[in-house]
Amino acid sequence: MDSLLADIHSRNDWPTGRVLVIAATYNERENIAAVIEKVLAMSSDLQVLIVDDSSPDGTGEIALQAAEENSRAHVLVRRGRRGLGSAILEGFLVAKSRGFAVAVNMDCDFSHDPADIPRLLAALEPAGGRPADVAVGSRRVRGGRVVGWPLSRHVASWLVCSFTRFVLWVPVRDASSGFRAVQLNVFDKISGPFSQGYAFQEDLLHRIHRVGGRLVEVPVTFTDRERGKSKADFAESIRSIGELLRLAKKTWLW
Ligand SMILES: Nc1nc2c(ncn2[C@@H]2O[C@H](COP(=O)(O)OP(=O)(O)OP(=O)(O)O)[C@@H](O)[C@H]2O)c(=O)[nH]1
Ligand SMILES: [Mg+2]
Repeated sequence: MDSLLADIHSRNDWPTGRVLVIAATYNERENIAAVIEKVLAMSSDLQVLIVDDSSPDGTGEIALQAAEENSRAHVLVRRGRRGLGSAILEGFLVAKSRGFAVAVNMDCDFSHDPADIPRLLAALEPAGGRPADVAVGSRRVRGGRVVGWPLSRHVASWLVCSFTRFVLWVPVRDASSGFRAVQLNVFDKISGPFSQGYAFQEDLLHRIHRVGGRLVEVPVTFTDRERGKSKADFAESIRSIGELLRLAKKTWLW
């Protein structure tokens, strides 16, 4: 029934801008208002788009309220849960269609620090250096780290990142990082269908690398969420493994 209802968009009169920060949300009521506030406080050049999948805890309503109060905050509430990858992709496509040149993707749980956004943006266009298509906020390069994970998360993350690097041949140490800056014109060179869930992160880098896109990593500190619950459950982990195996087949057989 839900899916028959139209998605809800916040106000249509967006200011023009170059960089749109996109955060997908599902049940982030404890974090959403503070994330929007902190991102917008980073720079008056930033705008933010929340892509919520009708969170039962009312995250979407809180975000819509924030959008009423600040013309640089925007919200898309989709009807029914359609997955993290699908939410981020829709955010990128909205950004592109609205004329933004760059999107920054981040989680809405303060694992990613909005204060790192300027360094990600700088890495896309370094003064005197080669421009990049994607700057990945990386926990796996010198200076990057994770705070607060149990050993099991370290092991799972290491396995996924090593698989992506050594089996999928994506030259990035932290391919599952959900904190990136992306040049949106890269979407002129790649097309879907993309993975809908968490494997979207590896899938996107894989596709960009295969069309010759340049990927760089910027060290960040990832802090395990303090509020709200993780949505990366067992079923999603199994689905993601299936998606990574599908990418491996594409890498090696085609
Ligand atoms: N729109 C949308 N957002 C989602 C969905 N699943 C997760 N998210 C959001 O995507 C981001 C990443 O999810 P998390 O639950 O933080 O996953 P994680 O970072 O692997 O897990 P933690 O480290 O425990 O936080 C968060 O902002 C979630 O609210 C979904 O199906 N749809
Ligand atoms: Mg998270």
